[in-house]
Amino acid sequence: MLSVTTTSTRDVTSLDGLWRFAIDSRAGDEPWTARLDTPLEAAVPASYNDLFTDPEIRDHVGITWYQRQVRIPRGWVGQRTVLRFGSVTHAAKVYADDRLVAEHTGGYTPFEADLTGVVEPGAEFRLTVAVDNRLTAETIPPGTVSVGQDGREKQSYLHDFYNYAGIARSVRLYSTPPRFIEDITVTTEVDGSAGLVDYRVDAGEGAVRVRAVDESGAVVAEAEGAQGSFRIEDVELWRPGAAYLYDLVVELVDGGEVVDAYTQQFGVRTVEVRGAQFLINGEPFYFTGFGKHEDTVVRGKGHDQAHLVHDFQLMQWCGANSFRTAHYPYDEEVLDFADRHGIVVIDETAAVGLNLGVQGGLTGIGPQPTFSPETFGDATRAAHEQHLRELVARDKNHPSVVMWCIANEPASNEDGAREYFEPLVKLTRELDPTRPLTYAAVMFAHAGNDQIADLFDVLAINRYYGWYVFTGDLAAAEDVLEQDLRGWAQRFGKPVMMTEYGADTQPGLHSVWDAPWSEEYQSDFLAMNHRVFDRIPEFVGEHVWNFADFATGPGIHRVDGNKKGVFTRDRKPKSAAFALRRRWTGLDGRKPGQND
Ligand code: BDP
Repeated sequence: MLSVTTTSTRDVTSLDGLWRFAIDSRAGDEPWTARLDTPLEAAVPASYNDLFTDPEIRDHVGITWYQRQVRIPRGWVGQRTVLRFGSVTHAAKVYADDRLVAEHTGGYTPFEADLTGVVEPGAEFRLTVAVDNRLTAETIPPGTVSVGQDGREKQSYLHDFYNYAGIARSVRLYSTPPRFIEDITVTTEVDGSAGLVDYRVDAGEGAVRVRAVDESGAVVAEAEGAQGSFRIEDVELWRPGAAYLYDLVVELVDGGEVVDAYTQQFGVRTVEVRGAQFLINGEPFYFTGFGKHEDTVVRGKGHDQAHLVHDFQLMQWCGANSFRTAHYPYDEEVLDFADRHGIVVIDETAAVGLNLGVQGGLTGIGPQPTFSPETFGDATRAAHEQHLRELVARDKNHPSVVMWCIANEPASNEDGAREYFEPLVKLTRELDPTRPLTYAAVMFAHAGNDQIADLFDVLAINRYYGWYVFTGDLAAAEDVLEQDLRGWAQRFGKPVMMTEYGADTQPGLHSVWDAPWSEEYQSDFLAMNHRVFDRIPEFVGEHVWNFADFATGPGIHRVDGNKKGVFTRDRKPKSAAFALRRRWTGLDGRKPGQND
């Protein structure tokens, strides 16, 4: 799926701003696609939950309504007119006046409505979006809706981050010519000092020609045909920490005339897992960085350019070379930014919470099996499949994305996990044969009982020894952590990385002892983990949980959210941020202790 951009043949207008807003119980008696009778306005892009003071809105379960007037630019006569939502969490119905023009389920991937012939250029229409925040066994992430004693719907879910909802990413209207370039796929290999580029263009009738342009504006290769390949001699590789991007200028031509044009950026780089190594451009790469969230004060999960820039600054200040899009695909601009700045990304689906064992507390034995027709079965997997298709379609051309993480902490230790995951792994490899696959393993899954790790390329492990278990006992934690990680490495012989390790920390709390919640404990906890990582030859990376404190649902073990951030929610460093900076700075993708 192409991202939205202006080209010589395409125009874009933004529909971001303030939209009329109401929850369904307050939308009035009119059909809800009529003008919303409401005093409220919501910001787009933003989650709606924290915008208003009314608790009924914040905790609303069900549909909310967004509405605004839109005029199609009058110059777009004879063009296709498309409405594009970056994401609507978690499901949307879109109306142009009273007409349903799009429906989409999945809160973190884009979708479009073709308005050509529905509204004419120059005309105005009322754009209404019904936003549904409910999570069920048929959504990714999953959840359960029940009806409380007061007759109101209650939402529960199997992840700790708050279920923010709304129109959290930009909404845009764009034009294309009637015959247009639908999609572009670019894959790359390296042959000595040359880059080998394969491309495929899906387009309407016409001839396709492409040219690759380097950062100085020089044309370095040309090709013809909807599918083909070309060489770039003396190629500049896209490298972690040293991004280099080429433009692939694609033209759809008819009778010597350019019918449609689109510029797709790409980087030339390779990714490969060989033995227990993770290689980028043939060189071992060691991940340093974080699991993150899209989460900021007031905006919730709404995309914000200022926070984007600042978060990347702070990550780079720490010496982070990478991050994981925990626990859902992030805004496309985040990946564009990572592409331009050489930050490596593990791109994760929104499949978080496929684990009823978590409900059993720390025993890991759930009240029901996770994978069964009554719990997470074919309908869940179908939603997961659809989500994977949309994720790969959106993100396949980003050089920063080096691996797909297809689930966070599924019950990979339970029967049924293999039947559930095998088809998803097969599908993802078909959709993208070029990138390794992983999933982040929950603490109940270990080398002895995990049923799916052999299907994947990298062993990504989430562990909280010294926090949820062996709390305050870092010596015991060090021991069990080492045994656990060595178990995975020995059984599977694949690269191992830590995708989560962290300790909740109250900024300003200090202690001379091993006192959980203190800033010293967070640093000592990380240092203990690092000693173990450095002793394991198969170890290829460390992602601390979490980059910053974030909002969660209510719970007795959360005080104003999850406090495992190395930065506070307003991005102030805790002591651990300085400790990480000391460990990571200057590594440049090499494993600590192997600097020379
Ligand atoms: C892990 C989850 C993560 C949580 C973390 C925690 O993957 O989403 O935030 O635990 O408890 O199990 O902090």
